Amino acid sequence: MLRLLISTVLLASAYAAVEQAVVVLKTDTIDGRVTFTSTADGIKVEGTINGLPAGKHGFHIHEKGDLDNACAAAGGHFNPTKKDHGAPADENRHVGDLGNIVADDKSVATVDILDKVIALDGDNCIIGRALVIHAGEDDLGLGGFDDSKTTGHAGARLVCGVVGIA
Ligand SMILES: [Cu+2]
Ligand SMILES: [Zn+2]
Repeated sequence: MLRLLISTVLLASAYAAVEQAVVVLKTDTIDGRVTFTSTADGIKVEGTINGLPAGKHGFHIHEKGDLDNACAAAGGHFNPTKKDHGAPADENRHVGDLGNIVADDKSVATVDILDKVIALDGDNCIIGRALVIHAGEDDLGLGGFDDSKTTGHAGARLVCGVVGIA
């Protein structure tokens, strides 16, 4: 009986819902921190990133939590549903498509997004994958470039970090 009780408690804790995840972003010139918090309305994505060139930057969850080779090892956009690249509000989007963030003229980007597709558990779980910030603007699939429907033509990967449990 006691053994059953203990194993039940262990199982319950092993499957306790993750409430928050965090990504730390760091290069010689960029540093930031982004949190993903579970709410009744979706995942709240919040943070501040310093050191980004002013303007829009593609902001995505990529498939793998491997940051090697200047973030290339993170692979493509997290896309378990095999859709095309799109805007966060589109039905046809990669799970990892979080659109753009905007750095101001002091190189600071403040992130405040509510997303209903990414998740901290289940098929769309982003934990263990990589958050990538790009050099260029994500065209949200509309730019007409060869890679608009796969990457949003957002260009080089400036910084990346692994999504971990907070
Ligand atoms: Cu990306
Ligand atoms: Zn995408």
